[in-house]
Amino acid sequence: MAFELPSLPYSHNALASRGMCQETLELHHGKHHQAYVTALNGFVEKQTDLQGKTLEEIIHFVKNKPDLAPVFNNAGQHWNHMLFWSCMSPTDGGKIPGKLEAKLIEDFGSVDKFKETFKTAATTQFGSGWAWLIVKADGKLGVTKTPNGSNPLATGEGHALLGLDVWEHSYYLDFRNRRPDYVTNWLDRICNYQHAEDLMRRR
Ligand code: MN3
Repeated sequence: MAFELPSLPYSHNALASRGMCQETLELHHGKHHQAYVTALNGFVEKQTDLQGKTLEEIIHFVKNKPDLAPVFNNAGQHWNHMLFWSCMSPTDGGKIPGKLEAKLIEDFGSVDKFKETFKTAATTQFGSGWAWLIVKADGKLGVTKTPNGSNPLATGEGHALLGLDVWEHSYYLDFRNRRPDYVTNWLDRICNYQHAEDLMRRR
């Protein structure tokens, strides 16, 4: 079974009034994410040891193997973008539900402190990569960042609740080179914290 590009859970212009325009989503979902899926399927077609594995199994199988880095990056990017699309909401972007809010305050000191920590991770990731809110093995929330197509599943740092794409393709049309503004806007107006809380409750 080939991997498939999932549909966006909202229309391409659904986030336009919140700082992510239709062209950004059309290119990001229809071109960039599609390209990762196509490349991944190409690898799976050629390499029998990748066949019959789930996406998560492929990521674990190829991680830390330098000769399989292209497979890792494309599989990782497919996983990362599927989470990313669910981490955005055209209706409730920026609204933090009660249980998650209480947990953020417990583990970071305040919601502002969480946002500051997340923003630092997202803006100091040199070059392309991702910033994450995770649940760590000890049950506490944490913030981390990864380069390129890597993610907390591969690093084993924790279970991802939020993933923010900080590749330039995710913000250049809307914010040009101003990654910090993209991150602040995303946290305050786009981020689907309800989805993060749902993932947290399922842990
Ligand atoms: Mn991307």
